[in-house]
Amino acid sequence: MKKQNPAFNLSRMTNKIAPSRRKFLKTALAGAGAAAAVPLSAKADDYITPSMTTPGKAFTPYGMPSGHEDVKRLLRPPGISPGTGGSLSPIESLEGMITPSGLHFERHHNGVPDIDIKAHKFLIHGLVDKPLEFTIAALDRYPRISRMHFVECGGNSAANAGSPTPPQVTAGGIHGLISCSEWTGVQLGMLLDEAGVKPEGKWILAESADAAGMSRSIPLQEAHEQGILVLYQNGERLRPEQGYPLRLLMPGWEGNLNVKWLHRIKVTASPTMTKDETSKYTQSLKDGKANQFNFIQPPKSVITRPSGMMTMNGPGYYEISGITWSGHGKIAKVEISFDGGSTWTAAEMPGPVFSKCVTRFRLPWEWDGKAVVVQSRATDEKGNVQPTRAAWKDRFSPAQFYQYNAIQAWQIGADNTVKNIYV
Ligand SMILES: Nc1nc2c(c(=O)[nH]1)N[C@H]1C(S)=C(S)[C@@H](COP(=O)(O)O)O[C@H]1N2
Ligand SMILES: [Mo]
Repeated sequence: MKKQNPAFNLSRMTNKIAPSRRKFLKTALAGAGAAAAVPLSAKADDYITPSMTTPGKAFTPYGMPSGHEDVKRLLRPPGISPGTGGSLSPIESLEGMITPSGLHFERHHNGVPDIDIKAHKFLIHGLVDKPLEFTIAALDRYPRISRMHFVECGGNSAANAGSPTPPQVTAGGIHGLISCSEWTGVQLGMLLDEAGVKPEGKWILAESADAAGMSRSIPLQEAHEQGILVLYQNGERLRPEQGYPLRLLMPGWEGNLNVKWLHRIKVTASPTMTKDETSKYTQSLKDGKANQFNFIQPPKSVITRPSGMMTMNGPGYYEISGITWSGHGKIAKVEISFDGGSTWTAAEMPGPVFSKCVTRFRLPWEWDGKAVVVQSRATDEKGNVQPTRAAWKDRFSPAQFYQYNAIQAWQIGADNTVKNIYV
């Protein structure tokens, strides 16, 4: 038998070239398009930089992004008070599936409260055998679970729903009310069982400790099965903006139901009909009626690279990349169209695909430099498909903007511009 060199085996094992890499090599190396790298312009010794000959900086207690980076949340003008409104995640500048905690979008109805973790109390009461009061220290003694899930505001992408002409802003400016984290906490069902829900208890009311008095009704069964009382975000305590020290997470449900700064859960016989589920977060239909309790965020995808306000680098190889998610479960496929939606090509989803979680998609593409419209369309594991803008608009009153999930189209011009376009 021929002796095999282990190093050779290793390189064989790790050298499986995905279709995207194969296409890149073919395009770039054939010199067909513009390769990203350029040949050495001097001897390797001439590339020695001061950073290679000067000792580096000292340790820091809490790391920050490089000073050469300037990626920030996009702040919207505040509403009726300084803390009313939202800030958007710069999704066009981010990679992978997890949103850095400091760039998680924010949606506050009355600002970020300053809550002392040692003083905070969380109550379970109402139709229960044993009303309970918890400190965070008490909650910390329960078994925990960690899950990766997105949070998306019901008002995300509303700019495309409402504006008669496509707004010319970044992908984050339109769709940045989406973020994805690893959340760690205690299963709500366990605590409801400890309190002992009475047979008449069919709903819960979840209410916050902020000055907005955010409160939402959730059917007991779903709250029991799916609810997580979140204590940690991406490995550290929740950020104040995300509900420190305690938030309710209903994975895949409309952002608004994920009550931050959670103060109490009351078990009720029927929905409480709070302001946030009557005057807001309903869907206005064509006949003047409104659908209430539209809990689950429908499937969506957005190409973030290239996307609105970006400038192309002339013809050649590009990796089309973006994010996709569905409140119904896993994403089954993402397809890309380059011809106004007549034909579609499946994108790759090379990373992990988790349920109710942001998934990254990628597709190698060789741009010929001519004007083209690029669109992405997500399908989830339950068979829900992203609609066209026209199909979505047709279902609702012209005033409706919540849970807008129509296909996003980007117009790439021969002048290298990338613009938002309705097709
Ligand atoms: N207490 C409280 N919880 C809240 C809100 C709020 O204003 N106060 N906003 C809700 C809305 S509308 C959304 S979209 C999400 C936003 O979560 P984030 O700010 O962590 O991104 O929180 C929800 N929970
Ligand atoms: Mo929201």
